[in-house]
Amino acid sequence: MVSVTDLQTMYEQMVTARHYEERLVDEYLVGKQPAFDISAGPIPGELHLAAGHEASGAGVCMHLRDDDTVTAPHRPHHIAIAKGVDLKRMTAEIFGRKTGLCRGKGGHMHLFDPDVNFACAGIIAQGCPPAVGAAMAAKKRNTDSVAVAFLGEGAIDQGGFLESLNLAAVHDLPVVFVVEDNDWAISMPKDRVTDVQNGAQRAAGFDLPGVRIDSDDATAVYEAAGEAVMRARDGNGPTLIEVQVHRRMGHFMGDAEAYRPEADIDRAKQRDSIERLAADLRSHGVTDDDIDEMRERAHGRVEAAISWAKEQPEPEPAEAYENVFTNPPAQAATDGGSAADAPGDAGETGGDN
Ligand SMILES: Cc1ncc(C[n+]2csc(CCOP(=O)(O)OP(=O)(O)O)c2C)c(N)n1
Ligand SMILES: [Mg+2]
Repeated sequence: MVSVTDLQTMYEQMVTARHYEERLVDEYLVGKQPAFDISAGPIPGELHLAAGHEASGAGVCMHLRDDDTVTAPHRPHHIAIAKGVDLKRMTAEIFGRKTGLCRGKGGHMHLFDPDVNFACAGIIAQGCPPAVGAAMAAKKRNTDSVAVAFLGEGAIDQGGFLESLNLAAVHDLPVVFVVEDNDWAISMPKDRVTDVQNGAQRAAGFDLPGVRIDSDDATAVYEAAGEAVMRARDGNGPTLIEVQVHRRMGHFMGDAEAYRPEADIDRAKQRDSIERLAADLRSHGVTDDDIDEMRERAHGRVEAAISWAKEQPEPEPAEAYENVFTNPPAQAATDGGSAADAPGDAGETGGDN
């Protein structure tokens, strides 16, 4: 049974994630309008927001420790926040700053935080094989760490996912696969690409437990994930969980969603897992004042991270050639000065990588 303290922790994380994304919307739009120049402003490039997915990240990560591994897809913020990724350095990364998690080179889709074993990337289902690798490493080292791979329902036909399920099953690895089903893969509704409406059924093909949670109820996610993580930690192998979530915004910022029926957008907005959890808290005797205090704390944390990030220095142009696998173009090597001499830089890799 979930405790009130755990419900409160989840609530605060979910509010943090939602407010974080709402604030990123403001920051992202600076300088991009009126013609929507995706490369302009303080957050250049794509931005995929996960508003409506919060219950999944919070409910699962409540059971995880820093030494457990999480891999996330291109819509990662709610999961990163719940896993305990450093919010300031994550924000600096999103703003392309030097002190960002990846020195400002990865942006919002390529966050990597070794302190809490978190990584995400934009190729769908890409996180599954590394999560299986982390689980295999944990097993070989005789630790009780587990790994969790999050993916979208649009990725459940990917070979990388299906092969990962198979390898995890064959070796009884401590890994949990969490499918976030928001009904859409960019503009493609789920029923146009698969006849399997319950993605957790994929587990049966690998003789694994598969659980579907039909509503984005943080408590239901918490309970299902608790069982799956315990099963993995106890050496009893993998589980597949699918959680129904809702995409409250476009696929990415700037997506006009012309393909999406208004009624579907409205439905997504009405099913608010955060409001649902607030109601649960009240039914457990948590007062409105307590709830306000949690919201204020969450908002304060977000504002502090954004202000800090915006004060951080931009990387020097020559740093573009550090920690990469290819040599700088000849012209840049001459102009870039110290880049080719820096430790771990392209100069050390040599050859054509
Ligand atoms: C292997 C691969 N193919 C195609 C893409 C382009 N792409 C980016 S997001 C996306 C849809 C993902 O849908 P889903 O997995 O349901 O995640 P959601 O965006 O709904 O969270 C696609 C096809 C990609 N990133 N990787
Ligand atoms: Mg989807």
